[in-house]
Amino acid sequence: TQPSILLEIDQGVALLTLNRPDSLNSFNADMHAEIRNAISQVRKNAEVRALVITGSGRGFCAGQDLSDRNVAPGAEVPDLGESIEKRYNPLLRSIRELPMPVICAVNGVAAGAGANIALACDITLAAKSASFIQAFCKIGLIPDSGGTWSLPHLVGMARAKGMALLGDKIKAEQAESWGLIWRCVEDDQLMEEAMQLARHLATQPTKGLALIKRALHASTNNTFDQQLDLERDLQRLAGRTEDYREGVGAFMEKRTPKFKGQ
Ligand code: T3D
Repeated sequence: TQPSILLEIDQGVALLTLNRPDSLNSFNADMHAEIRNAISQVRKNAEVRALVITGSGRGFCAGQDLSDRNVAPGAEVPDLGESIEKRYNPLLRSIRELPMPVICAVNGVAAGAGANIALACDITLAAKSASFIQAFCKIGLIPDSGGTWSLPHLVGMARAKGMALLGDKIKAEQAESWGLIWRCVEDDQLMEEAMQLARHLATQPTKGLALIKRALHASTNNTFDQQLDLERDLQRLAGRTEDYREGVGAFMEKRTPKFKGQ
């Protein structure tokens, strides 16, 4: 059988491809186990300094594989809370906490948890023909995988409510103009742009970039004053990295810095 997740590592960049194209890369238990393993490999591999996530075939990810849910009358109701606790939440946390930039290349429709995984990445690019659907409301569920947090933060409450309560398809260009994603690009440019961005980021001060992620994530719970304190603490750590020395040294010597991610 085909693996549900493909992982390739080259030039400091890990490319993770969701690989169940016949069901638009929807998640079953095997795919959850494989993605967990892939992200843990990425995290442990000191060579890897950027991660790209994309989907194979015409879709990015249609969320939970609904054929895995027995909802026949009389069947025992699956405990969705357990599925979220054991599978989706750890996945979302592992993406957010990865100490390197995570780029999502949304190659086609991103629905349900698939949409919210894309929105939890650090830089989300989408092909012009891609779209985002908060499909949950159409089957009686609520947006999970961080959706109820990401949507209002990214696009404001009015648009978050519209998306979550109506489940309309938001095309990539609209998503870019709303600030839901970083950029919408031509279909045939998507992977090239995503990989170029990742290869660039993989040459940058990885520890510094990881601290930037931490600071921005923390900002949503902090007051301005608390955030100033956090910036002090994280800048202290950034200032102790080899890459900070290299960055300042290269600037003063008017040469291109050679960052090691250390
Ligand atoms: O259960 C828990 O653990 C709780 C957690 C939940 C997290 C969630 O993600 S809940 C939300 C689940 N996802 C959805 O409700 C989306 C369902 N899919 C769709 O609405 C549509 O497929 C799309 C809008 C995404 C795309 O539409 P379209 O017309 O481009 O494609 P299609 O024909 O509907 O789908 C193509 C095939 O993929 C089709 O199979 P077939 O007929 O060719 O054999 C379709 O059944 C299959 N597919 C698409 N999405 C899913 C799926 N199969 C299983 N599960 C899916 N989610």
